[in-house]
Amino acid sequence: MNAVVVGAEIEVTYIEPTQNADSSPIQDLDHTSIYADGGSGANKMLDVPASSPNGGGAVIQRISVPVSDGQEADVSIWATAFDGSGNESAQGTIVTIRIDKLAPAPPV
Ligand SMILES: [Ca+2]
Repeated sequence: MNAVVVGAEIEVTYIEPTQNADSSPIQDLDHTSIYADGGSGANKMLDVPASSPNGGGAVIQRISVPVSDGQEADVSIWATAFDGSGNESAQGTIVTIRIDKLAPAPPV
């Protein structure tokens, strides 16, 4: 998982899993979901359809920045994977980036 700020969005990149939780090859990957927490709790930002039922695809997606104007906050971002039966994986690697929409006070 990697995340970088691109303008008003965060570009998130990661690789879909190729295994189930027991290390067997996955054959029913349905989608991955991108979550973000800007300090007010986890929000599911995006569902990304699987590249194939066997996973392994490189995902590049952009999500909106969950920080309002006039705020500065650390945003944690992670992804999970879902199979066709609705089972959700554990959290993937959590990446935290500082989003600064807070201007300084003027000089005096
Ligand atoms: Ca399964």
